[in-house]
Amino acid sequence: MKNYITTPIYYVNGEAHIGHAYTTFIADTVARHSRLKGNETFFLTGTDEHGQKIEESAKKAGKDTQAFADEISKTFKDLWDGFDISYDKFIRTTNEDHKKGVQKAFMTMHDNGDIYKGNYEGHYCISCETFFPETQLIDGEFCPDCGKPTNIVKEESYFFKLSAYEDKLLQYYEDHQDFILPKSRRNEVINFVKGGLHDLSVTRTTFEWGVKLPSQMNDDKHFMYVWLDALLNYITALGYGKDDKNMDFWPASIHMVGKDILRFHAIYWPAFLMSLGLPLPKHIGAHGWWTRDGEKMSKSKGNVVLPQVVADAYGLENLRYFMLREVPFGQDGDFSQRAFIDRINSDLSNDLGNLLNRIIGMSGKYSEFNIDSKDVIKYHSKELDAMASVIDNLEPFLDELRTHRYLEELWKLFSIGNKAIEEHAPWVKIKEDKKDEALATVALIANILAKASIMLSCIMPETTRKISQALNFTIDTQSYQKLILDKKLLDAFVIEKIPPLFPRVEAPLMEQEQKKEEIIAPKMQTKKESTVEEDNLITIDQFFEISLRIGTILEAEAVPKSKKLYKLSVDVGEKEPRQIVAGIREFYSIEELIDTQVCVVSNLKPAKLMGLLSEGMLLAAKDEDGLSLMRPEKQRKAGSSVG
Ligand code: ME8
Repeated sequence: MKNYITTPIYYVNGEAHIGHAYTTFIADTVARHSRLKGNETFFLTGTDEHGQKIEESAKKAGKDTQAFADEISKTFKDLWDGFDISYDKFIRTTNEDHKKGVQKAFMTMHDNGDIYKGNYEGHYCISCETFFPETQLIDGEFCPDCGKPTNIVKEESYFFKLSAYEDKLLQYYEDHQDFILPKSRRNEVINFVKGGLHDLSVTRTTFEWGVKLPSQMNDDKHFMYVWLDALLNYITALGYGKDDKNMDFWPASIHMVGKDILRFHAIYWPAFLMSLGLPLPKHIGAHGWWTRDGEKMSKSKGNVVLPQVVADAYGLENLRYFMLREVPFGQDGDFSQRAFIDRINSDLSNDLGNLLNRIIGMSGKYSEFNIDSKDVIKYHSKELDAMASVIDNLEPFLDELRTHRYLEELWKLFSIGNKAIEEHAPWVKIKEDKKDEALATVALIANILAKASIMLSCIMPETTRKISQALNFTIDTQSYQKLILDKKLLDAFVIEKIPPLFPRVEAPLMEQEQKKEEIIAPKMQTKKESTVEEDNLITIDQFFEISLRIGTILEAEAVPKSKKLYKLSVDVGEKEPRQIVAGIREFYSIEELIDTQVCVVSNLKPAKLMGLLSEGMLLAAKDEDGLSLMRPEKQRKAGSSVG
C-alpha cells in the first residue's frame, strides 16, 4: 500500500513554534507507523513563501523578499532536521518546479471552464490572506479569524467557480463520512458549504510576490492568490506539471492541518481537485490550538513557545510524548511545564522507565541478565491474552489520529506488567525455589516492553531504539510482523544494562519560565475540574502588564473612505502626541472629542488601520444602544496612569 502524508506548508513570516511542531509531530508519527507496517510512504513538509504577508514581513525586516524567504525557510528545515522529522521532501513554493505546476493547474482549470475574469471588491485580511464578507467582520472592520483590521480591496480578478461545486462537495462529505477528522468537525464544514459558496477570487493585481499567470493567458498584471498556489504544493511535490514522477502516491492518505485552515483543505482544495479531474485526499485531519496561558499562540502575537528551547530543556521525545498524549485530537491544549513534568514523572519515569529498570535489576540478580520466553505461556497466559487484546485494538486510534487514546491504551500494557510483578513477586518465587516461574515473569515484562516499544516507536523513535537495543532486537517491519501481528515472543537473549531513560524532573527546567509557572501551576493542574470563571481569572501581575493612561485628544479627523474611523492625535504625557485610529465615528462628532480626555491602552503593539498607523487603543463600553468612551470623572494630567 502507498501512503502519502503531508503537513501544511508553513508561512515564512517567522520562526516555528510548538504549534507548528505539534502538526509536524503528528504527521511524522503517522508516517513512521506507516513505514513500520511496511507501506511505501511519502511524507511531505515545506514552506509557503508567496503573498502579501511575506512581502510585508520582508520589507519590515529590511530584506529582499527572496533572501528573507530563504532565511526563514531554512530555520524550518533546520529545525525539522534537528528533530529527526522523517520527511521525504521539503517543498518550497518559490521553487521553479512548483511554480510551473501551479501554472499548469491554473490553465487546466481555465480550460475546463472553471476560471473566468471579473471584478472584486471586498474586505481583505493580509494576515490571513483571505477576503471576508462585511457581515462576518467584527465591528465592521476587523478580521473574524485573527482580529486584525481588514483593508478594502477593489480589483480586477480571475475567479474560480467554487459555487458550481456546492452539491458535489456535499455529496462527497456524505459518501465519505471519515473524510474530515475528527468527525466532530464535519458539520462545521458542511454548514459552511450549505450556507452557499461564492466564487473564489484566485488572482491579485495588488502585489507581485507570487506565481505569474501561465503565459497562454497573456495577462501580466495578475499573480496567483497565495492559497491556490499553496494548496497545489501537495501535487506539485509529486511531480505534477513536471514529470508526474511520484503521482502514484496521489491521492494523499492524510493532510494534517490545524483547525484554522480546515476550510481551505476541506472545501477549496477538493473543489480545485475536482476541477483538475484528480481524486480527493482520503482524510483531512484538523487538530486544535496550542495556547500559552490560555491565549492562542501565534507568530504575529509574539507569545510563542519555541520548540527548540523546550526540547533542549526536557528532551525532544519527551516533548513529542507530552504533546501527543496530553491533548485529545481536535481539542485545544495549553502548554504548561507543570503538566509536562507530571507526564514525564508519572507516565515515562514511573510506568515505563521503572519497568525496564526492574527487569534489568532482576535478571541481573537471578539469571546473569539472561532472559528466556520459554515458560511465559505456562505461567502468564492471562497476561498474554490481556496484552494481545490491548494491542489488537490499538491501531484504529492512530488511524483516527487520536494519539492521546492510542497512548492511553498502550500504557495499559505497562499496567499489565506492573500488576504481574506485584502478583507474582519473583523475589518470593526465587526464595521458594521456583526459579522458572520467577524468570518467566521477568521474561513476560521483557516481552511487554518489546511489544510496547514497537508500537511506541512512531512517537518516541530514539527512546524505543534504546529499549530495543537493551532487549537485543531491532524495531522494524519484521519484528512488527513477528511480535505484533503474529503475537510471537522474543527469542532468548542477554539483556544489556542501560542508564535510566527518564530521570525524574523536580522543577521547571526552562529558567525564564520558572516564576511564571509557579504562579500559574495550581490553575493548570486543576484545569479539568475548574469552572469557566476560574479559568478566566488573571493575576494582578497580568493585569499590570497592560499600561492604561489618561490621554487628551488634541486633534480629530475622519478617515477617508471609512464610515467608522477617526484619526486622532492624543497627548499621553510623552514628548510627541500619539496617532490613534479609533472606530468611534458613528458615536461622536469631532467637537465632542477635541480637548476631552479618554483612557488609552498605551502599550499595545502599533497596528495599521486602513493604512494608517495606530499607536494605542481607547477604552469604551458598547451595547446594542451605542458606545461610550471611558473618561476620567475629573480632569487628570495627560499620561496619568490608570489602575
Ligand atoms: O496557514 N496551535 O501557514 P502557517 C497549533 N501557509 N497549531 C498551530 C498553531 C497553534 N497555536 N499555530 C500554527 C499556513 N499551527 C499556510 C498553510 S497549507 C497548503 C498552507 C500550525 O505558518 C497548524 O497546523 O500559518 C496550522 O494549520 C499551521 O501551523 C499554520 O501555519
